[in-house]
Amino acid sequence: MAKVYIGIGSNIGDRQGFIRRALKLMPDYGVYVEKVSEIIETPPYGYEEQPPFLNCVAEVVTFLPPLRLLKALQDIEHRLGRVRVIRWGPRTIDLDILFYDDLVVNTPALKIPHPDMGNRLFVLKPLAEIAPNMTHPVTGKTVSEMLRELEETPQRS
Ligand code: A4P
Ligand code: MG
Repeated sequence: MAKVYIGIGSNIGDRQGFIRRALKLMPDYGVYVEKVSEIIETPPYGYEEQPPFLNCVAEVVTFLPPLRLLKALQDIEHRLGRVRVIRWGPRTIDLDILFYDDLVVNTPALKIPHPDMGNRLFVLKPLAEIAPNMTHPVTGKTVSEMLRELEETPQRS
């Protein structure tokens, strides 16, 4: 079974409710939640003219290979009413694969580890809470090291 970390974000409507429902749907797809970080409120990153997000990270185990897992997460996004309008724009629920064991995938449809995670406090903070010693398979840095480096960089959300 693979151990996978999933970044979860919501910034429209009942944000807490969407996160809870996404977590509850995962076992239907063979994605079993083992740990969930605290849910934190974060300022929008990227496209800034949008409401604040609630973010958290879940540690899950699954037999699904990476692309099947991505499809399952996209299906959950659709079931929770996500409509894709603008890149980095508002959404009821966003599910991103952060790490999949120590696998490296670099295709247009799927990139693992998530390529922008090192710039995102809303990913690294909750991830560091549940997996501080997980190491990035390309850079060899631990999650706590990545978080410390980002916190030392000024002007990032
Ligand atoms: N894709 C590639 N790699 C992955 C992966 N590891 N996990 C592809 C999930 N998807 C992956 O994503 C576009 C395509 O990325 C997918 O079709 C999939 O094949 P999307 O979710 O459809 O579109 P998007 O989310 O609008 O764009 P993008 O670039 O994925 O945005 P992000 O990276 O998801 O960022 N600010 C705060 N504070 N909190 C947030 O949660 N989220 C975003 C969205 C922006 N700002 C935020 C937050
Ligand atoms: Mg996304």
